[in-house]
Amino acid sequence: ETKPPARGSIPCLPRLPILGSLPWLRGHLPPHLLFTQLSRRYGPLFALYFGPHYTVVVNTHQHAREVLLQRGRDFAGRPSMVTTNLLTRGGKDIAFSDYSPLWKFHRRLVHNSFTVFGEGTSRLQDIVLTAVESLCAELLSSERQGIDPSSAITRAVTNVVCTLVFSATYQHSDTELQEVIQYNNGIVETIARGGLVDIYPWLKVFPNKSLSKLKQCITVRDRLLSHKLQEHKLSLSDGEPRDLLDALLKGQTGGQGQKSSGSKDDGITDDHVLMTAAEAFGAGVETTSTTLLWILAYLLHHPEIQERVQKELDEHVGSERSVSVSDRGKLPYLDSVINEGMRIRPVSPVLIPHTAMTNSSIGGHAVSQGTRVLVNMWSIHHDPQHWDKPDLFNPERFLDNQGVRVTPSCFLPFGAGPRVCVGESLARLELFLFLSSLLQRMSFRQPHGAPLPNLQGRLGVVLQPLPFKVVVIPRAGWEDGVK
Ligand code: HEM
Ligand code: PLO
Repeated sequence: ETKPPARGSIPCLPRLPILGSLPWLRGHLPPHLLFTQLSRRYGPLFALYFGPHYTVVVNTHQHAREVLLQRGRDFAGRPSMVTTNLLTRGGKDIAFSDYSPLWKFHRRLVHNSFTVFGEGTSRLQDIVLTAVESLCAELLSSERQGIDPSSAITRAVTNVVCTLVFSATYQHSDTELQEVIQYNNGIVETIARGGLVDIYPWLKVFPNKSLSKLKQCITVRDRLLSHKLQEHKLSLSDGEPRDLLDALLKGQTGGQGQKSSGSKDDGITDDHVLMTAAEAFGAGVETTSTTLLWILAYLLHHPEIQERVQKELDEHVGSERSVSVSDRGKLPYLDSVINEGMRIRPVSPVLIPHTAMTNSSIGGHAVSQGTRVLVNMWSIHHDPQHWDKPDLFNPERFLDNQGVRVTPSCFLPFGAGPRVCVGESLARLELFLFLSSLLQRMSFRQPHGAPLPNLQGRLGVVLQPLPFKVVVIPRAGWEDGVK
């Protein structure tokens, strides 16, 4: 099944000692755009040196499928980086931890816990709908003045994750909720992937303002979450787990999670539980709220698409009741709007760096153990060979001519294979319930005289839209905010 290695190696950028290819990467472009540009010159599979690290960049969906799926196990490693090691106590999480038997067990435990609270029960739906309810009320109270929707959306999504992870639901102005949002923003600002400290670990010996801010935010996070963990330990009962923390604590003592004699690892420790909770937070909030904001930004640019979603909602749900998960099958156009949002602006445009755990190959070229691999999902989602007018927001790409859903093979917003996003079904459920409820109850317009949202975005730890304002107009029957 494996092809023999092709003659010649992967085209590589020039490099200098210590700096690697950095002098050839100057300019203002964020990595996903820079790589897309370089792939025109060096071909869709090329290599470069980030400092001392040989890194292969993959720009086509065929190569991405090889790395993520066909040889997914070979490439399921993660590099060790200064900032993410700080964030995760040296890889005691899922996303930034290198591949190991313990990681596999840990990942499965988290995945199962999500399933318990996810698809299987209506609890998750209730949690999301409660948050949606107050988000709608808040947006509708803006009285047709232009508002930046981002903090209201972040608050709502954070509340969902707080309920899911440790059963807390906060009022709008709760200080603990504010604290969570603040430390999270601080981490997002300071951990930007590809930051210099991650290329040259020795830079950390120099005073570094953003590294100390990161440490400070992590301290706040740890204090808050340790407190929740202690509370949960004291009140843990034999019954059904109340939330993710309960499920993890129970998983800790069941099966392989326990210390296994003869192996040097300690199983799922309290540190692992804490890091998992922290990560569910970070991943759950940043990705979902950013995706919602991108979709709103595009809907302001395309009022006709917004109207078509609303027409679909009016026909299949109406205004007499809330939308529920069971309506999803009847709302293919809404689903295609969500997909198109994730295609055109993937929140994680180069995924998380992968590493080769053994000698392997990509496109017939030998790739040796330890090689870093970046999958440029941006260029895959904008490949003109597979997408007609890739820069156009056109949800119909995800529907056939009968209006039935189709999933193009070049669409992988959650990645694939052993490192696929563990939150995918949770994310999809949230995006569906948030967007459908919002558009059922209100319309979004560009404020009079204000510019349309900038669609370029800014790459931090995720690709975010720049701040923009909307005017919220209640739809018939929802003038008072609630039914
Ligand atoms: C990993 C996308 C929501 C938890 C990832 C990856 C992507 C992604 C592209 C990296 C895959 C790779 O490196 O190959 C998204 C998108 C989301 C979303 C587009 C929403 C629109 C969530 C949510 C959670 C979550 C809600 C959890 C609450 C994770 C975790 C990983 C991950 C733990 C690491 C998996 C691993 O390394 O094994 N996600 N995600 N994500 N995501 Fe998500
Ligand atoms: C966001 C800030 C949090 O405080 C910590 C955190 C944890 C998990 C990260 C997330 C941050 C950013 C988005 C990431 C997520 C894991 C998977 C997800 C990188 C840094 C994506 C989209 O790949």
